[in-house]
Amino acid sequence: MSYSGIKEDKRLIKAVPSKRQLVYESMEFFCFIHFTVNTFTGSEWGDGKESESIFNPTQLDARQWAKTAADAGMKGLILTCKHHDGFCLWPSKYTEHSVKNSPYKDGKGDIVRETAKACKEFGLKFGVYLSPWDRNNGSYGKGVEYDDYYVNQLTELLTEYGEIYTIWLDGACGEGANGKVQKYDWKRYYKVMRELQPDAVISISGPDVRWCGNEAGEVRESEWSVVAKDMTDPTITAELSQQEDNEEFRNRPLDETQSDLGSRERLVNEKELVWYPAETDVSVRPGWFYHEEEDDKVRSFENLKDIYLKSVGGNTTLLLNMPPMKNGKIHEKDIATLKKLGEFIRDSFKDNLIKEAVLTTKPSLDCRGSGPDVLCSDDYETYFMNEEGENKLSININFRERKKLNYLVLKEAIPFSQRVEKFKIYYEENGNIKEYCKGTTIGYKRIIDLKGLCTDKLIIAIEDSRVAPVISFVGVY
Ligand code: FUL
Repeated sequence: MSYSGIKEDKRLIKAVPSKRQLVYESMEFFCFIHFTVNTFTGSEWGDGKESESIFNPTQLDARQWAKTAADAGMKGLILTCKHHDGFCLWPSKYTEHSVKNSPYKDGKGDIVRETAKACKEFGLKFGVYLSPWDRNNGSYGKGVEYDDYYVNQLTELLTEYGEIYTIWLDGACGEGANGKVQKYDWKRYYKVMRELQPDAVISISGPDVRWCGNEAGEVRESEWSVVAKDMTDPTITAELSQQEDNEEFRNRPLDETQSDLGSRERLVNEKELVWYPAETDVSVRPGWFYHEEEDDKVRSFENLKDIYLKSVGGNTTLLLNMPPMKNGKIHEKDIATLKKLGEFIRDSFKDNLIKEAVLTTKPSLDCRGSGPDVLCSDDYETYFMNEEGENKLSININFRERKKLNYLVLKEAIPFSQRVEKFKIYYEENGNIKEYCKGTTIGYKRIIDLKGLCTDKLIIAIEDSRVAPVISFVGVY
């Protein structure tokens, strides 16, 4: 029996990540760039009637975007190649509503190409956002005619700009120019994506990465990557998404009915389960697009640090938006706060103190490799795995002297699915063992803020798991 009262259920660990999901999750932190005609009209949702002539970023510098992202510790960048207004940042052959009819570089510019190139230079992977909802194109709402248009645009993006690591499909969906709503042929779109970029994950209104359910940077206390297969249905994402352009929505916390997607109780009657890890998407500013009047509302480093620790350290990827200004550059305030975040990430998780510690486990494990080495190597080749049926595990970390500790990082070997349901952290003080905190899920990664705790001993006590836990990495910093 488990603490939840529902018996061990092996079915729950049958869902495991695909190779493309594993790669994506291990990248952890990404940049979102929202840029379109909205930047020039001061809006968040364009209506598709904007003239191409307003789009004129005279100092656009994709290298500055990529450098800012890389300095912030991000590993990939996703560009809104087309937002709901239908304006294309590349000279698509299939519409006149694009950069080719704008003053930008006298109609000769291609912002998708410039961004893909800059990403390569700064070691980032490049991803595309192509809004299914298109308020400009006349075919929207007309069934196959629009599907053809969408697939043609997808094909341009997925064949002409090198390797694409994600295709981000927004859940927002409404009426087009003719007052009709399109019923998307998702199956057809996914097929084209898999054919043209088989390694790319299809996110949000797609089967590989799940939207976290809010835009305020909130993360569930217990985030499960194994959920009911129904969750991958894009209509669910559409219902939860923004229904109108609404600032309040962007600050709205997670809906209470959405707080448990994966506990044993929640999944007990679900027939089909899938690996569908969550992504936290949030903007460094109140809006997704740049608005000058929000220059004094850029998120502080402290706030971003908190979001980072909770999201990347709470079993989700983090997609942080930094919107360029009208001139095409990122504002220096945004750059400053993102730079600090990058420094924090690089400095905080540098030297793993576990290398100098003596490790013991209970039960004692016959593990691959030996001692701390197994847990220090951040890969899935080595791990601590319990005997079948043994769902508790305690890892004792004994330092040779008292240390001041900032963070504890725990990772499960997710190729074996997500197993841990309940853990406690203990430390030693004056010869006594005291509880520091307790938690539930670990999954890909859990970061625990130790807030400068001084001790010479830490104990990670896994108190319950779906089946025998498999721990791949422990970091103490
Ligand atoms: C939402 C959109 O409506 C917003 O404009 C933004 O693109 C955000 C990331 O997703 O659904």
